[in-house]
Amino acid sequence: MIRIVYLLVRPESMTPEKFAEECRVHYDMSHKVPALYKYEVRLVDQEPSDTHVPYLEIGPFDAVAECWFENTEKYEEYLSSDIRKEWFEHGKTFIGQLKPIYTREVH
Ligand code: 3ML
Repeated sequence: MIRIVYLLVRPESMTPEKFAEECRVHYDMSHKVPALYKYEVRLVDQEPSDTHVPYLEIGPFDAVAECWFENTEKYEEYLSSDIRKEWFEHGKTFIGQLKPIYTREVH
């Protein structure tokens, strides 16, 4: 499984409420995107700093998302789809900054 994690920052001019609303729309739109096995987007709720190991200061960011693909063929199919392009156009309207992280299994 190919899994890509994203940190999302809302545009400076957008309220947290509007950003949350657009995340919901983006999630609903994801169901129509070909070859996207799964999409999740979750709003940052709390960022506790009382960690048991040294705290890593990053951000601020407003949401964490993840895209799942079954294999590279599906990922290529996703990239070339017009519906995926429309989805990204919507992304441009509410994602101020994006940090993609390609992850891999440890086992
Ligand atoms: C890539 C993506 C990360 C995310 O949260 O949504 C998708 C599509 C987009 O950026 O619009």
